[in-house]
Amino acid sequence: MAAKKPKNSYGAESITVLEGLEAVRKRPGMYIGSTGAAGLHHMIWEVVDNSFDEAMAGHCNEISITLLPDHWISVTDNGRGIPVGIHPKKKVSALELVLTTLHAGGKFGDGGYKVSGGLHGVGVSVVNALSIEVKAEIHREGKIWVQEYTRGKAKAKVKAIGTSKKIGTTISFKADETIFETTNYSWKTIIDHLRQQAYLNKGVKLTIIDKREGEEKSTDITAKPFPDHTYKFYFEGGIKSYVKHINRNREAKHDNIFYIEKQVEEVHVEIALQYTAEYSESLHPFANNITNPDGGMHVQGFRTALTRTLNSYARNKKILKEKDNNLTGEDVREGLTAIISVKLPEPQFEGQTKGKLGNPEARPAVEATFSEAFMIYLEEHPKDAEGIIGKCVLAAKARQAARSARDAVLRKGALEGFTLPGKLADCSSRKAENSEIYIVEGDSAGGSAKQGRDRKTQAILPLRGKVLNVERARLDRILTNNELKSLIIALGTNIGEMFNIEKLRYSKVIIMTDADVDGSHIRTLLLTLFFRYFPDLINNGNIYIAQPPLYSIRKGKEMTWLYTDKDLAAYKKQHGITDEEFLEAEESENNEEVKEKTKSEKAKKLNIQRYKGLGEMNPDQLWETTMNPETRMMKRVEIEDAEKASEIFDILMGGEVAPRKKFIQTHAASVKNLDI
Ligand code: 0RA
Repeated sequence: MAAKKPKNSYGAESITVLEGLEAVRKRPGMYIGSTGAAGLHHMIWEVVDNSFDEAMAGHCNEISITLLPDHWISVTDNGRGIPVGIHPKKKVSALELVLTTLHAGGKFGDGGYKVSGGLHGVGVSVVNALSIEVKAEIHREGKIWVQEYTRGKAKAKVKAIGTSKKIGTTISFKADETIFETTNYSWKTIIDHLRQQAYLNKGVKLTIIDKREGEEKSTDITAKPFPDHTYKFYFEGGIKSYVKHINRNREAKHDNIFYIEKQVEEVHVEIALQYTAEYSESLHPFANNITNPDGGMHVQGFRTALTRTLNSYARNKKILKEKDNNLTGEDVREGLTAIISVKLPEPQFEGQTKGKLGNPEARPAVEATFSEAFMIYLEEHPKDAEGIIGKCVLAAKARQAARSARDAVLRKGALEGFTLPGKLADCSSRKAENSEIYIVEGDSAGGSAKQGRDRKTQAILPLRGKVLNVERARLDRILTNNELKSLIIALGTNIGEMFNIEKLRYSKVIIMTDADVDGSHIRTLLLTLFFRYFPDLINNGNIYIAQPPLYSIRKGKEMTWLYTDKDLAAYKKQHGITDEEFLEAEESENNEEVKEKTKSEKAKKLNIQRYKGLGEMNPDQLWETTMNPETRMMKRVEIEDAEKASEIFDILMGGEVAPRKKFIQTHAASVKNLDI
């Protein structure tokens, strides 16, 4: 137990310190982003970032993160150890200052700057404030030092509890469950984040160990495939390995991945890239290990240098002739996978979501470093250069050939809904906020939907057959595909550089396909189209998936619709129906030859129908179960993790067959109701 201090033994400064951490507990969201699962995980990132800082300063190469029973997290590094000496001005140990003072983290030490930093770079004191308990254990100067805290306040002074030959820091914490909505950690979230951090901090050995009890673990199904519950990440190649990882399911256009690392005054620049046969670009910018989805100064410098260097090389080598146009920014981006990672003393993140790097010094640092190194790489690796320029020239040619065709379609306004497609049954409302469009598979379901709908607000667009796979086609081919053209005209937004979300004619775009393999294929193709060409509609929450029922059950006069197998199980349980009785009833419905008398009494009263396709429902049923806004269920499509989604689209829709085969083999066991 700590000895109670007299009330006035804290100086004025210390009192504001205490208020500081009180503020963190009062408004945790302001410091940690949220009190939901994301905020909870930020607690880990914040602690781990401190160890990465120590690694970046060159003093640490091993970090381990352990998930312990009872929601404890422990982070250990082999750095110098947080100093435990008494701070001359503040009269408390440096350790206590770091753990209990807001923003104290980078204020002292050897003048090295803090390069990493969590979302808010708030420091470990915030983690302390938001934890019911924290324990710091420091190995330093031959001793083991410990100090414990509760809700951000030290329980006692730091004290030595033994001797040690090692050096390093362990911070263990238990998040305060009165502050966080959940204190359950997701193994997958932790692994995904730390894998990325391991790529961004080359040479650091990361170990992640799951020592939680069975119950906590079992809620986390992604933990199951790893029986030893330990993951190790160590990438000697850093972001070069990252590029290799991203491209593992893609066809590379050259063998050697480009890589450069250079310190330009205060800016540390690291770039890796490789071209693939893809049509889209996969660019991942980071500043101080934080992702910048909206780009910024480093990306601008990179883009300028990339276009200039490739043009200059191609002209020098006479690959581009005098009469040829320069390669455009668009040409050199096609199929590019690149990581740009800068580390700088005071990163400024701009924009509404802080997703953009604002530091002007990052631009020339990246531009100069990259153009020089990339030109040398091209000169020294002529085969790789050939692969890269080949891809860019191909992109340029295809684009030029397509451009006239595309311009004709795009610019003439042919896609802008002056002439709505014939098969669209439009709604009478002209207000997007009241209007929705059902994209329906096949003419027969389309017919039912047209009859069943609310004409005022619901438009129906039937699609015939398979939709073009946009993952393997450029925009010009999309524009010659009649099914997709009809869809784009109906939406009203246009596409590509002419896309305008203001012109969207319906606030809800609802994909309605059968609950079978063909239906899910068509749904995936449509989602690929929206993901690649209309991401704003997904982000804006306009895209939905209709949920038609799987079964109808009539029991006497009572009619029930069941939408999932879970619904069905619940229904059977509630009405005391056995699996045999259910099967019997279902079979007799679908098989004329089963005689009435062979049925059990219970099965006779049950009228069960399994819906395979939308076409099996009459218009009234379709309205009642799937389209009536008062009662229907729909799934809103979200991009939870754009990179993961993009990867799955790559595998399932891209040109490479091997990864698709592997994916299907791996996941086949988890696919239920494979309806062939
Ligand atoms: C400031 C100074 C020194 C080490 C650290 C901070 C430090 C902080 C953390 C946080 C997690 N792990 C850490 N490891 C080290 C060292 C000053 C010196 O020894 O000269």
